[in-house]
Amino acid sequence: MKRFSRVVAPALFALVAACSSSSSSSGTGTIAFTSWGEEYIEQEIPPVVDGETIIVDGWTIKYSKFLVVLGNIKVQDASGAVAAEQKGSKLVDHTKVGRKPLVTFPSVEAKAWTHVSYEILPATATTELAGASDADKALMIQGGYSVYVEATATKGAVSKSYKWGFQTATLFDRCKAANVDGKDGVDGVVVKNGITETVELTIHGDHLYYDDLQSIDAKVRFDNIAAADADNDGVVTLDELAKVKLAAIPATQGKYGTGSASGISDLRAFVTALSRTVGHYRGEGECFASAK
Ligand SMILES: [Ca+2]
Repeated sequence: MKRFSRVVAPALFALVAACSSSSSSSGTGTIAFTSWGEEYIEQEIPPVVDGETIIVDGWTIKYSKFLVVLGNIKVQDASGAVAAEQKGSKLVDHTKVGRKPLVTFPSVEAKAWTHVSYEILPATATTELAGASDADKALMIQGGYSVYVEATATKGAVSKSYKWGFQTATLFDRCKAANVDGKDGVDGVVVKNGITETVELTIHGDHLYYDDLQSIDAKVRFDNIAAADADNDGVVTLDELAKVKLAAIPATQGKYGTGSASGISDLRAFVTALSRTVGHYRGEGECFASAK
């Protein structure tokens, strides 16, 4: 559950079929894009898993809704030739169990397509649904949201709930699978003749609580967010987060470094920036995330 993130969206299908049979002796295959929120979003984020610390200050976080609009998936080769492109988006509720299909591109020339990108973007009237409801879609459109979560965090007898919507539009570009067993991860996707290659755009639910925007040493923590509940009504609003200046958080409670990002001085802006980091690629793989 690393940095960056990426997005997917299904919808209106791919437009560009690969240059098919006449130009290639290597045949064609299919790319099926899916999205999954892993156990962290489907079940909960515990403070410790198998002896490994996940949330450093002992909270447990459970989502009741984790809506993400994924779309505009594009598959290209190194020269920029486009194998497949989705024009549209899909709204996924990642608390619903299982991998959700986003879009499938048939008849893609069998070869290495090294440049895969997608977007997480605000919902529109044409956004399709995957595990999400019409009411969810209405909420997303009304708020202009690309990402929306409802969750409850607990530690001992203390419980904090929150409903946060984010209007960020983010391009996840040049996605690359994670390095495994010392072997470099594959850029994009390799299509093989007659085979359907499934590519999962993985959503990491723990990234909203990182204490640094760019450091690989960022920790997942919740004490500062819980403490932002100024009226102590058990609900942490984005407006309450906006009243917490990062500079006022003691270093022992997290660095809250913003790296090269500018204009981020409070917890609301910080969490909003983190909403751009939920998208990943094929599990732990990453993309270059940038504002659109
Ligand atoms: Ca409150």
